[in-house]
Order: sequence, then structure tokens, then C-alpha cells
Amino acid sequence: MMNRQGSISIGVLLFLLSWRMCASDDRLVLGKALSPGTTLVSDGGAFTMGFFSPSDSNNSSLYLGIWYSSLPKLTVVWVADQSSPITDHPSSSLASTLSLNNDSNLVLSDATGRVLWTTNITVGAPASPSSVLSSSVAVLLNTGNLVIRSREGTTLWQSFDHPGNAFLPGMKLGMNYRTHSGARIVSWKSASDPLLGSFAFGADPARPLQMIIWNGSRVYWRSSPWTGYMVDSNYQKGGGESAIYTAVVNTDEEIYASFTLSDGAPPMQYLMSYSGDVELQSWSNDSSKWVTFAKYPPRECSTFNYCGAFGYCDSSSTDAASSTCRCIEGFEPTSGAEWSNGNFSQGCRRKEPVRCADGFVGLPGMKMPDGYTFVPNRSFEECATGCIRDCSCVAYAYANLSSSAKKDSTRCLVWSGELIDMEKVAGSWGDFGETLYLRLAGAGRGPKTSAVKYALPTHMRHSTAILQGLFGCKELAVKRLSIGSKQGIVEFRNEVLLIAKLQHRNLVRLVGCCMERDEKLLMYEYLPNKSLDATLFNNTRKSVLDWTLRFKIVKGISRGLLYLHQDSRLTIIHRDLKASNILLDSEMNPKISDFGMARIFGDNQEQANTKQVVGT
Ligand SMILES: *[C@@H]1O[C@H](CO)[C@@H](O)[C@H](O)[C@H]1NC(C)=O
Ligand SMILES: *[C@@H]1O[C@H](CO)[C@@H](O)[C@H](O)[C@H]1NC(C)=O
Ligand SMILES: *[C@@H]1O[C@H](CO)[C@@H](O)[C@H](O)[C@H]1NC(C)=O
Ligand SMILES: *[C@@H]1O[C@H](CO)[C@@H](O)[C@H](O)[C@H]1NC(C)=O
Ligand SMILES: *[C@@H]1O[C@H](CO)[C@@H](O)[C@H](O)[C@H]1NC(C)=O
Ligand SMILES: *[C@@H]1O[C@H](CO)[C@@H](O)[C@H](O)[C@H]1NC(C)=O
Ligand SMILES: *[C@@H]1O[C@H](CO)[C@@H](O)[C@H](O)[C@H]1NC(C)=O
Ligand SMILES: *[C@@H]1O[C@H](CO)[C@@H](O)[C@H](O)[C@H]1NC(C)=O
Ligand SMILES: *[C@@H]1O[C@H](CO)[C@@H](O)[C@H](O)[C@H]1NC(C)=O
Ligand SMILES: *[C@@H]1O[C@H](CO)[C@@H](O)[C@H](O)[C@H]1NC(C)=O
Ligand SMILES: CC(=O)N[C@H]1CO[C@H](CO)[C@@H](O)[C@@H]1O
Repeated sequence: MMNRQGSISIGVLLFLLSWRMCASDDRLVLGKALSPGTTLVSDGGAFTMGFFSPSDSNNSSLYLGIWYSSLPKLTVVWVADQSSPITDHPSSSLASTLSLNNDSNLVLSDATGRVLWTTNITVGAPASPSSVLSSSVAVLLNTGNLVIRSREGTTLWQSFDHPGNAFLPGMKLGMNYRTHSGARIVSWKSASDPLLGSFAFGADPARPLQMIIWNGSRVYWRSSPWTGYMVDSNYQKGGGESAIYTAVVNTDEEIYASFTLSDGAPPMQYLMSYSGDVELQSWSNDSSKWVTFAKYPPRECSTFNYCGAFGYCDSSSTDAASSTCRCIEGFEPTSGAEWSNGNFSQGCRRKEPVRCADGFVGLPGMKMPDGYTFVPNRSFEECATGCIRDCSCVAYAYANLSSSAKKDSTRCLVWSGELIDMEKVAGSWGDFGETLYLRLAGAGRGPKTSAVKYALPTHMRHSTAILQGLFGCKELAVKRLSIGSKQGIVEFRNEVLLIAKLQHRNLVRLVGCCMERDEKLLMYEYLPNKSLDATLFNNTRKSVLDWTLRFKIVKGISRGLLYLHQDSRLTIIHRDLKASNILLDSEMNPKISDFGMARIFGDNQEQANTKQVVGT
């Protein structure tokens, strides 16, 4: 009895102690300072904040930064004093400190009291020592975000608005349409020198639909303007399957990109490297280092304006090494000799002069050139007509920003003058080639091909659609969920993201979804032979189901179930398996549908209780 009580009270004591440490260790309050040797650790343990010296330097500079707690290689994602590092003498008895002032600012000062960095926010002078402002708190969140909160919980400042060289899950990279400001990630000077480098990555203030890597004030690489997809996924194979989902959110207020990782994924980040590449990296447990699995610019001729005016980087071939500059249709190198020597700076010129009466050709699969004018509120026809009638208009392109939450979700782009920084892309993940309509001598009037890449039904405009790289017109089956469903948008979207990750030939493929106010729609691949019940329970049709076919269907359903129960990473029980939920493709292969609304189990969970009787 004594023993038992003794061990219980020790257990409680340990619990209280560790709870107290957690509760205080992730935050700074007025009167508590952080100095070299002490750290803040986020509640959850993912990130640590403290002072560090870059690894391979014999320099005594100290920096205040935030890094991944668990990685064996120190990986710093944010640095406070990037323009003026601490140079305390190591043997000095005084030390530099980070403290939260009574005006709610974080202040980093060195041993002599010199201020090296401050959050520099103005929230008004505190009226009295006991005022509201004096109880602000600076918390290191488990996402790596350092946040200053007022007592009411208002965010006064956060490091995610002032990023370092890493773009992390939960961060927003983009631009506010009103203020024309937005966060950028900025490179270090070298791998071990956290001082500000010359490269930065963020939304283009002049054309916020595109992202730019700057080298100083010069453009080094430019993305194609956003085409309206909401979520793009990137799969990292090897070491388990992990996925990164990059979303673009476009409202009347702002446009930004952000990303999330699949459950159980290792740390992943976009890094603005000191050499100028934006690298999508994933931590590899096996090799204990960061592995880069995508980078921008992807190839040499993708760098900004590499191929000159009217030239494009042809990377449509699968062999990356063979990508090179070419002239667009109807153009030839301005200087044939320089061009064949690999100097593309003079670009291309028209073979034949163009007249206003000439028509347009469609160039498919192109990264759109820079320097466009965005014409708001135009239909495709109005966009084309506007360009055709304006003799100075050289080209146009059109897209529906179908997942945009703006009132006007059209995207009419027109060009006059030279067309620069184009690329012809292969239809792989993350490359969003579009059709560019170019005014050309001898071309017929009016567009020959339609710009429709993926037409959503009219009522789905302004809606959020997940189009996982599926281009070309397709027949879809659309399922409408009951309006009364209590499931919130966030839960619905999470669920859809999970389901989208399941792939098996005996499961119906989810290709998209739509969320608009109370309306929730799911888009599945279209299966021509309908559901099993339409054949099985129809006296005139059931004769087509001979024994061989029935056996094939039963086997297929079983394989699909085995995948859901055991082989998929999600471990799902269907809870409503019936003939009407089995769909049949053109070869009568069965595909289980509706598994998304089923219950998802934990990895090691083998039993679960349910209070409700559901399904069949
Ligand atoms: C670091 O110190 C060593 C020996 O003191 C010296 O040889 C080396 O050049 C130094 N490296 C740098 C980057 O200053
Ligand atoms: C240490 O590095 C900083 C920043 O690179 C530089 O300004 C300073 O001169 C260096 N000090 C020494 C002793 O090398
Ligand atoms: C603080 O912000 C003000 C304006 O908001 C600016 O003038 C000042 O230079 C900033 N100070 C520092 C140290 O960044
Ligand atoms: C805030 O801090 C400053 C400097 O440390 C001090 O002079 C001032 O009295 C403080 N104000 C209040 C209201 O505590
Ligand atoms: C960045 O700009 C500097 C100075 O203009 C130049 O020397 C360097 O080569 C550029 N870097 C890249 C990767 O283009
Ligand atoms: C990687 O290793 C760490 C520490 O050994 C472990 O906690 C983590 O679960 C591993 N992650 C993956 C994805 O294997
Ligand atoms: C390429 O051609 C341009 C213009 O003819 C010239 O100024 C430039 O020096 C050339 N570049 C190289 C690397 O030869
Ligand atoms: C878009 O144009 C239509 C007419 O074509 C007009 O009725 C509508 O008000 C315009 N919308 C906006 C947001 O400008
Ligand atoms: C844009 O959406 C409209 C209907 O909202 C549709 O008629 C048109 O074909 C779409 N255009 C493109 C280029 O997708
Ligand atoms: C049974 O199938 C036939 C032929 O496909 C169809 O015309 C009929 O409407 C079906 N009957 C029922 C009750 O669905
Ligand atoms: C048994 C049956 O109805 N099979 C049909 C499945 O769909 C294909 C393509 O639509 C038809 O050709 C088959 O007759």
C-alpha cells in the first residue's frame, strides 16, 4: 500500500514538473530573458530557438535563430540578427540577451547593451505598469513560428511574416492587393554564413499571379502566372510515401501560396539557397541529410530571358540535358551564327512582317511570357476580340481562375511588344503549360483551338477545385452531399486530401471536389457501366452477369477491401458496402466508391467502438 502510494505521488510530481517546464519553456514574458546557453522549445518539441554559431566558421559571431529540434544536422530556418550579428567575446562575463519589453517588442542586445535587432512594432506606449500591453507574451509555436501575442490573444507580430531562408508548412508567401506587400524568403550569404544573401523569392508586386526569384534587384527566374488550380501535389518517393500539397488562395484581399504535408511525412521545406535555386527539400532519415527533389529554375535555359525575345526554352523532351533554346513558330534566330554558338541573347525575329489583318495561331504547352497586361472581367471571346481589334496586341492567353474566391475570376492576359522568358513544358507535375495565341503572318482569323483545359460546370465557378494535374477534357461523375451535412469545410477538405492519396485499381478515383457555401460536391472518374445494383437487380440485365464475370467482380471487391483494411497507409473500414456503392468500368472491373465517408483508423488500431448503427 505504502509503495503504491509512494510511486503514485512521485509520478504526479514528475508530471507536474515536466508540465511546468513545458509550459514555461516555449515562451518569453516580461522580465524573463533568453541568453546564450538557454533555449525556448516549442510545445510539441519540433522547433528550438536560441543562440548559435554557424558550424564551420572560426568566427566568433553569434546569431539568434530557430532550428529543427530533432535533426542531427543543425538546420536553422530563421535568424533574427542577419544584418548585424553578435560578436560577444566568449570569455566575457556579460552576455547578449533577447527580452520582451513592456512595449511588446522583442529586443536583442549584445553584452554592451547595443540593440542589434528588434521587432519594431508600435502598439502605443503603455499607460501603467499593470496595463494590458505589459502582459504580452512571445511564444515559439510548434510550426516554427515565433509569435508575439497581446493579453487578448491578438497576434501583434510573427516571424512567419518576416521569414528567413525557409518556406515552411503553414507559412504564406504572396502579396496583399491593397498594400502591395508580402513575405519573401531570403538566402544566406553562404551555407554557413547567415548574413543576408542576394537572392529572394516571393510574389511579383507588379504581376502577383507569378512568383519571382530575384538576384539583388534583377529577376533570376519567374514562374508562369497562376492558372487557377487550388491544390497541387508533389510526391516524394522512397523512405515511405510522403506528399506535399501546395495550395494557392486568391481573394479580393490577397493572393498567397502555402503548403501542408501528409501525415507522418519527414520535415520538408522550400529553401532559398545561397546559390540562387529555390529547392524543395525533404529530410531523409536513411542518409541523415536533406534531399532536394525539385528545384527552380529547373534547368539552365529556364532562367529569366535566357533565350531572348521570341525565343523559348524547349524542355518538352524527357531528357533534361537536351533542353535548349528555340524560336517560336514563324520566327528565326536574329543572328544565326551567335545562336548556333549557344549565345541566345539576341533572340528571334519574324520571318515575315505581320499585319493587323493577320490571324492568330495557338501555341500549346507554353509557360506564358513576362510583361503581360491583365485585363479584368473578360470572357474568353471578349479577351480574344479585344486583342484581335487592337493592332498593337501581339498575343493573348485566357484562363478561368476556377478556385479563386475573387468576385471576378477571369484571367485575360494580353501582350504588346516583345515576348520574353517563354518555355515549352512537358505535361508533368508542377509544370503548367497553357496555350498562347500569337498574331502571325498568314494565320487564319480567330483561334483554332480552344483554351479550355479543364472546364468545370458553370455552377462550379468561384469554387474550390482540386485538380491533381489532370488536364484534358474528361467525363466525370459528380456526387452531391446532402446540404444538411454537419461536416465543416475544413474537415471536408482534410478528408478529401486523405482520400485523394488512396490509389488502387479497385477503388474509384476521386479527381476533384467543390466547396461553395453549403454545397459540397465530389468529382469521381466516370464509370460507364454504372453501379452493380443496376445490373444485379434488373431482371433484363442480370443475365449478363455470368458466373465468370460474377467471380471477377467478387475478387476485385475483395482486393479493394484488403487495400482499405490493410495495405493502405490510412486503414479504413467502409461501413456501407453494398451493390450500389460498387461501380463498374467499361470492362466490368469493380471499383468501390464512397469509402471516403468511412472511418479512418489509427495505424496500430485494430478495434474500434461505434455508438451509432450506420450504413447497411
Ligand atoms: C579558420 O582558421 C584557420 C586556422 O586558424 C585558418 O587557416 C582558416 O583560413 C580560417 N578559415 C576562415 C574561413 O577564416
Ligand atoms: C566574422 O563574420 C562577420 C560576418 O561575416 C564579419 O563581419 C567579421 O569581420 C568576422 N570576424 C572575424 C574575426 O573574422
Ligand atoms: C522601425 O520602424 C520605423 C517606422 O515604422 C522605421 O522608421 C525605423 O527605421 C525602424 N527601426 C528599425 C531599427 O528597424
Ligand atoms: C517600460 O520600460 C521602460 C524602459 O525599460 C521604462 O523606462 C518604463 O518605465 C517602463 N514602463 C512601464 C509602464 O513599466
Ligand atoms: C547574381 O548577380 C551577381 C551580380 O550581378 C552575379 O555576379 C551572379 O553571377 C548572379 N548569380 C546568378 C546565379 O545569376
Ligand atoms: C526519423 O527518425 C526520427 C528519430 O530517429 C524518428 O522519430 C522519426 O519517426 C523518423 N521519421 C520517419 C519518417 O521515419
Ligand atoms: C552574346 O552576344 C551579345 C550580343 O551580340 C554580346 O554582347 C555578348 O557578349 C555575347 N555573349 C557571350 C557570352 O559571348
Ligand atoms: C463585368 O462585366 C459585366 C458586363 O460584361 C458587368 O455587368 C459587370 O458588372 C462586370 N463586373 C465587374 C466586377 O466589373
Ligand atoms: C471559363 O468558364 C466559362 C463558364 O464559367 C466557360 O464557358 C468557359 O469555356 C471557360 N473558359 C476556359 C478557357 O476555361
Ligand atoms: C433494366 O435495364 C433495362 C436495359 O438496360 C432498362 O431499360 C430498364 O429501365 C432497367 N430497369 C430498371 C428497373 O432499372
Ligand atoms: C455488361 C455491359 O453492360 N457492358 C458494357 C460496359 O460499358 C461498355 C462501354 O460503355 C459497353 O461497351 C459494354 O457493353
